[in-house]
Amino acid sequence: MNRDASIKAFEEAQRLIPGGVNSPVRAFKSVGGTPIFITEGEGAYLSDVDGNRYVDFVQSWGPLIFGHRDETIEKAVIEAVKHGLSFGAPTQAETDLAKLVVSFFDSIDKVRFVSSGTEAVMSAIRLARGFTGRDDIVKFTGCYHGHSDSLLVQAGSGAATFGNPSSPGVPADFTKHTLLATYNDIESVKKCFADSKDIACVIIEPIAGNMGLVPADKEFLAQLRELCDANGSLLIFDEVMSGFRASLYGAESITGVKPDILTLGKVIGGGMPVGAFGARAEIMAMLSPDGPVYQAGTLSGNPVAMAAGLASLTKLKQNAPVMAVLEARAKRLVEGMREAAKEYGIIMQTDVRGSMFGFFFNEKPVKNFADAAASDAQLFAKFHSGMLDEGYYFACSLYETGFISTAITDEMIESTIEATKRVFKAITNG
Ligand code: KE4
Repeated sequence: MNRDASIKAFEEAQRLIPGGVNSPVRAFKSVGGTPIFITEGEGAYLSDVDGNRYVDFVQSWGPLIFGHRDETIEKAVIEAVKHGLSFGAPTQAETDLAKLVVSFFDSIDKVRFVSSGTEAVMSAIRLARGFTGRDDIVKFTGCYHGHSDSLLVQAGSGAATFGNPSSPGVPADFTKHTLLATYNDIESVKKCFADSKDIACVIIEPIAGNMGLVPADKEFLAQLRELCDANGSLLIFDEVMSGFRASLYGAESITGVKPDILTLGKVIGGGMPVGAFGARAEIMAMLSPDGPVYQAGTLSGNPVAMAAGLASLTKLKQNAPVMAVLEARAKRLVEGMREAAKEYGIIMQTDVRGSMFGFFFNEKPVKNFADAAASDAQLFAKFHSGMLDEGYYFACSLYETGFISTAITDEMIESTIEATKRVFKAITNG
């Protein structure tokens, strides 16, 4: 497949933008090769500057559940643009989207919109600290919650639960209140509560999508809920990625465990920059201007973004059964991939939650980040590159999740499976 124009575009971009990209994962560092420069998306497809076309299983990392250029969303955005781009003043569209978002979740009474998932989580953490009057937070190795300082934390030395900065530029003081636990391991959380009597919140991706797709065990979430209640700490579900992707009604509807604060993003913006955090009224009452916890944003609740989100979520609400169709397609895809791999002696672990699918080249089930990190990264890179050459755009990291959009048909799923057979054959010289 010819990639000359992408190579040229990437060379120029690297002279002006760090790594040539505006978000690191896009640089293809973990899979090698040149990132594809996109000219447009249409339905299930992405087209690149060399005129190649790909079935898109990334969908901008989750937002585009209806595929590219969904006509309902596009019409709503064009209509909104005709009335102005931004006002920095309240609009009915914000109230309408807030009403719609709240209607999907038993756990929240109110919601505040921001412009990214990072902002939503950063604000949710501050809200939890303000509400409880405590400073410490617990997060899980392998969960990603955006790039705010106190969440860029890696495991400390030995059995220490307090983490260290995972990035230069984050002072150790900024992470000394962040404790790290192991996903699906309640004993590691109990140790955090033993090490700190000042825990404001535990934050988790209840359906983790940033170590690959690794859903939390229901029992583990229930025990997490009990621990938070017993210690007066808040439980934050970060569903920026899994929200409206794993289920229309949140992880709470799948697991029966309700969070105190919920963060959302991606799908709720329909492809435009929207993040959100919500909670029951007594918690949200702490937020400025009602309460003392400050949080703000010039483009928060931007009317064009609200129009895209409203169109996206309204369409989902009106077509709720589509989630089952997406899940069936995701299951068929990973089942077909697993069978294709097996023909060439390759063992895959796979999982699906709604329209989210994940796979690991790993002989053992993946329950946490250490398991995920033991997967065959080289094989993943070869698979990614082979599928790209076949015209299928998979996430460019084994620590990401794949998505099915309504634009991806059963026929496309079958052709993808056929392509994986050719790729596994080539990789193994089968
Ligand atoms: P953003 O700031 O990227 O909108 O959201 C941060 C975030 C928060 N919480 C969860 C669970 C998330 O998955 C994310 C962002 N997801 C990544 C994909 N792994 C965005 C892609 C990127 O970083 O470019």
